[in-house]
Amino acid sequence: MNKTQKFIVTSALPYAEAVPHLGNFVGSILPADVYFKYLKMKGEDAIFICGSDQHGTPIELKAIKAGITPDRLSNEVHEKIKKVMERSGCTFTYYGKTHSESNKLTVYEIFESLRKNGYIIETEDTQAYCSVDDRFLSDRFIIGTCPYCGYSDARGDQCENCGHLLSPQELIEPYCAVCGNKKLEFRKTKNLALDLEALSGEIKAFVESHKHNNWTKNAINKTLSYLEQGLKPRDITRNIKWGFPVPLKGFEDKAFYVWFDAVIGYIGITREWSESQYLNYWKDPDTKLIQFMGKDNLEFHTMMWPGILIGAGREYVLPHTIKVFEYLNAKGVKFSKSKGVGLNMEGAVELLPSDYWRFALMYLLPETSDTDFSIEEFIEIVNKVMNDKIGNLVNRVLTIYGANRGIISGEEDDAASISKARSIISEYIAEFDAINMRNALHKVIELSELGNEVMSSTEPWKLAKAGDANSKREFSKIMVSLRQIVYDLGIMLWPFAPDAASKILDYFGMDGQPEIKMLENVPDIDTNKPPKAIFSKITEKERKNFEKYIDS
Ligand code: B3M
Ligand code: ZN
Repeated sequence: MNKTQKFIVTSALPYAEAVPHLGNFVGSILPADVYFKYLKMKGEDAIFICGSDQHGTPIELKAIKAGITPDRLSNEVHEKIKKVMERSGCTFTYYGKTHSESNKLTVYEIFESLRKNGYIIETEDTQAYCSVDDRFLSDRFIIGTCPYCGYSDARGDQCENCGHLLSPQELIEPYCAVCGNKKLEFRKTKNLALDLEALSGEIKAFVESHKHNNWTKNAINKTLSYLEQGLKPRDITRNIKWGFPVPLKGFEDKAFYVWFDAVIGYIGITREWSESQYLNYWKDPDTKLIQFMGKDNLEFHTMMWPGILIGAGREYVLPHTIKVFEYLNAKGVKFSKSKGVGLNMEGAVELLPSDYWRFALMYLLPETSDTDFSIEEFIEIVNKVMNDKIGNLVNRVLTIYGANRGIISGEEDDAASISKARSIISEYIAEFDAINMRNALHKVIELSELGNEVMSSTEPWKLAKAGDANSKREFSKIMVSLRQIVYDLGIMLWPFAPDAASKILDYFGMDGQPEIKMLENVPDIDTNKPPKAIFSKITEKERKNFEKYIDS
């Protein structure tokens, strides 16, 4: 039987609390989407799965404050995120959510297997309890004064002001964030934990055997150092109401911890997409599961998630590649909603078409260290790289080609520039295959630089005017090469800037998703279509619209 290699590409699931800002977007969804588009261009059997992470204390707290149910709040935010991700050019196979029947079923099946296999143990702890609300309070539901800096709004898990990690018992004059009750009790309570200690040998073996599959260095190093320190059992249930209720006698009043059903959500969301197809992907041992995430999500993906999968023994595939990104920090720009208006993806696509953000953010992709994002740098990338290097080249080639169509004859090209172009293309493919998307983008830029160099060193417009047979032949060769370069740029840009790519490919009579194998055979240019701008510079007027996001 002829079996094709399958791919599941995932991005960390954004919390259904707020629309992702630029840093969240570039930290996992965008690179996952870019890689997925590349796989599709290669003709791979790939699916791209993502969705909204609906559970968790912050969402519950926000809903209580807004006077609505967390279910409603998270569904409303989910719809918003879904819409804005589509506007950002993301083409998920399915964008689902974690609070779904499919996910619940999957969580229960996996939990049951883990329990049968002996990996679920009971733990006992003391936890704050509010008798007014008649509920246990998770650390974030407790507010008080920080013992380190005196900040009066510190939460039970961390002080936002000085950054110190806290435990609720350390807070001075703690009170319930829901009702303000100052008389908190601390009560003993039981929970269920995943016995990561018992699974640690197998988790270690998994990391050792998979880490060379293009994992990022930070993913490998941090995981190995965690493993060296030794893994401990980790609670997977909480004394909370918002979440999937725990289906076990004695624990029915508790819900699963958000991270437990969030990672399982990758499977649950695929199941929500297609009950009949999800196992074809998740249970084919050859499927490559490629997972993208920000660095704060690392330990859940490299240890807890494989621990769940191995412990359950249900033969779901384990992650093949784990790509962990650093942070894109706002420099002189507001990102975060909590401090007033922030530049989230909703605002971004209002300002400029999504291609501009996709390209510039991938240009800045924080692969090996935290990277700054500033408006100045963004404008520089748009104006000097996208517009000047790529857009202008395409425009000039189309214009000169159209004006001198009669002198362009045959397929003879300029061998030297074509061979340079070919090697850039194979480097582009190699970078993408190694999941180095930023390097792949730099190959696109390199190809445009080659085109610009050919243009300025040969000055084809002068050759066209010269009139002698030799010049004409030379002109034709150069234009055939430049036509090839422009066409290749159209294809290679696709994962990064699909709208710009479509505009270019339209001149070659193509629409829809291009394929990698089309890179070689260049169709002719339709010179009846007048050349239009592929990208435009950001004008002073447009720049003004950015001002509300500038940090003052
Ligand atoms: N929602 C954390 C985050 O958005 C979390 C990711 C879940 S991935 C399974 O940073
Ligand atoms: Zn209370």
